[in-house]
Amino acid sequence: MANNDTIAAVATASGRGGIGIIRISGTNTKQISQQLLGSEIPARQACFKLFKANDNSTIDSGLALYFKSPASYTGEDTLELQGHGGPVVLDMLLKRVLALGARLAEPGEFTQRAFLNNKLDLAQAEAVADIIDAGTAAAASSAQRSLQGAFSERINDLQRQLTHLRLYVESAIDFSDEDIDFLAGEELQKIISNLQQAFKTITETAKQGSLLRDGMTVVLAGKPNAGKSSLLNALSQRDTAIVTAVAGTTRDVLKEQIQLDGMPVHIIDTAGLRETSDIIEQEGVKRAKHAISQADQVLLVMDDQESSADDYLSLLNDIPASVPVTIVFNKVDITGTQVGETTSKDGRTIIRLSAKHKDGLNLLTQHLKERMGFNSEEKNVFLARRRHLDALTRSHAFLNDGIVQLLHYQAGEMFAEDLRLAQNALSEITGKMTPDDLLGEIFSSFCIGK
Ligand SMILES: Nc1nc2c(ncn2[C@@H]2O[C@H](COP(=O)(O)OP(=O)(O)OP(=O)(O)O)[C@@H](O)[C@H]2O)c(=O)[nH]1
Ligand SMILES: [Mg+2]
Repeated sequence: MANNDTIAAVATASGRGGIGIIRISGTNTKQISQQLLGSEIPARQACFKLFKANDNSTIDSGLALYFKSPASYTGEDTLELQGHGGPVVLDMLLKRVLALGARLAEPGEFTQRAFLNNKLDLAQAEAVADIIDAGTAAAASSAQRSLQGAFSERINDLQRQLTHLRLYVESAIDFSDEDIDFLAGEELQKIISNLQQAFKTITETAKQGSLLRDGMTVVLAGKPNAGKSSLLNALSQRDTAIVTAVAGTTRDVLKEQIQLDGMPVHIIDTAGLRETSDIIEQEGVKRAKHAISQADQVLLVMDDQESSADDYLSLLNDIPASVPVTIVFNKVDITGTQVGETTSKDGRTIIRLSAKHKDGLNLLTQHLKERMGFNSEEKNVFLARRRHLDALTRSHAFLNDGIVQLLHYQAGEMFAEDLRLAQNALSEITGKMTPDDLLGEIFSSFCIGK
């Protein structure tokens, strides 16, 4: 990608504010700066300046900050103009900058240039967007750790261990008369078991990080009138869903977000599952089934008055086997059953509670936390994305294949090839081997000016 052109954008959020910042990066920056400010300014020193129009009238005044390549965010010459935060004045200033030889930046283009100029790797670049998008304090501080390189360093460490394994095997094959000896040797076993352990811990931490970022989607499903909407309202502590004694009240899919230990949990209320001739309700049931198929976790809500412990079995037909299901018996305030948690014959967790009286809700939230596998004691979580987890999983699978090739078939070449593939998969995380279209997709989800 040719980076000879100069880009500019408003970097502050749109609307009115105390300060509005325009960022400029690229080869024309210095020349734009001279024409706009009337003189050259020193690097890395805030200078109070008038920002001048073509006819020498003043568009705005404020601080100008110049960074000389390569010591800048993008690695190129950059200029920041910190003027007044009004949409009109910023627009006038941006137009002037464009007229002086810049073009409008694409979303994420400043950070993309930083990545292409090796100022940060891809996982760090993604962390920049994740800090901006963070929905919770825990997500923001984990994203900050990723930006500081905590995640990338772990990936690079895995890469080094894989290289070490490859070199060890290659030299052992070269120098050993008895290949089998070294395959059974302690040294090789140790390298492999260290690698397995490293993959395990980094995947666990990345999982925690992706939970912090993306959270978990929990769908409330069950027969009409079981109390799904009441449970949504109780969990979200808001009167979101209409609750009535009429079976078939909810038709739309309703969403609320709550936080458990700083993790986002998306709770989805759905229409009660039943055969119906009402076309609106039919559509509701269709949407409910779709939501169920997309869930990370289903809470199957049953009315404790009319449900025997096995009653839910027929409802399970509407839930894909891959989606974990927890059974919630609601309305124990009516039946007098004890609030509590048990396990069903088929090994599912059963929670008894009263949504209406908010009794037993803590059991449910505790259970959800356990289901997410989130460890709030872990302070070193770095933010990760689903694509990172995918790459880690693929890489680990290649390593395991390679080990089988080596230990069972003594196939050194196949082993080396699998290790190469394992390393390539890891490189997708840090961006050394990431396809261009994926890069485009990642950066286009950034804000303009970042
Ligand atoms: N006593 C008691 N009543 C409850 C409880 N939970 C829900 N109800 C009542 O049960 C009725 C149905 O509750 P909803 O929350 O609308 O049930 P739903 O599963 O969303 O029903 P649909 O939207 O029709 O599928 C309402 O009259 C609620 O007040 C509970 O824990 N105890
Ligand atoms: Mg409802």
